[in-house]
Amino acid sequence: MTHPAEAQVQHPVLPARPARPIRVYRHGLSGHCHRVELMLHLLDLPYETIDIDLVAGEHKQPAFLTINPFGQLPAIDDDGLVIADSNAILTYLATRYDTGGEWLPRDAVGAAKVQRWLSVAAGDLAFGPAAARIVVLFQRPVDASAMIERAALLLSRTEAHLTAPQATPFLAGHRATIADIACYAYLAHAPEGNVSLTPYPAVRAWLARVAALPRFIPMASTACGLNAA
Ligand SMILES: N[C@@H](CCC(=O)N[C@@H](CS)C(=O)NCC(=O)O)C(=O)O
Repeated sequence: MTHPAEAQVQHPVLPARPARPIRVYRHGLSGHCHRVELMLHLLDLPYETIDIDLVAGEHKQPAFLTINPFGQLPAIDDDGLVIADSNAILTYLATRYDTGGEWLPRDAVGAAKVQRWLSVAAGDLAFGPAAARIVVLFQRPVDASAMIERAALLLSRTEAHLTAPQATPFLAGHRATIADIACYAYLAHAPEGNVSLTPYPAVRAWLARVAALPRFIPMASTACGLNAA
């Protein structure tokens, strides 16, 4: 059966506020989850969180697999409409609730520029700085050097993007978009995975611009990696 929100094109008069708080299945140290909570906060949407214990493997139990068969956080439930995958959720929230199209431009070029960074977030970001941080945070017995190398390459490419002659203050333009929200947490917290941000001043300035957005909320920091005393 089609959920009402899926029929948005036929019914453009859907209210731009959720009928009830959006349920967010999350873990407090997950950057994938943080990007969803950050977006909800930036859009000033009501939400409630349901903590899923990643360490105990709750995300692989039947109860959670009915919510996301991929067994991954985050997922949301918006009045019965369940959506998994952080970038899919960002796209949904921006399309459904940001009727002005500021967070996800509706024009072809603007949308493509955002998608370019959502792909980075699902690729090099996830397998670089995010993966290196997981190794430290959860004390995984694996060699993180390839992840750290990948993170450094991503950071130098992002630095080049932000300092190019046509550079804009945010990743996909002059205003913050879901591209910035998707990339923020794992770059800001890269030091926790032994990835230094010191050589990347433009990246640090961009992180500061994101953190200065009205209604910004941070992800909890840990004293891990380069942050260890
Ligand atoms: N593509 C997914 C990846 C999410 C993801 O990797 N989530 C982690 C928590 S940060 C997870 O659930 N890992 C458990 C697993 O992959 O088995 C998304 O963007 O939501």
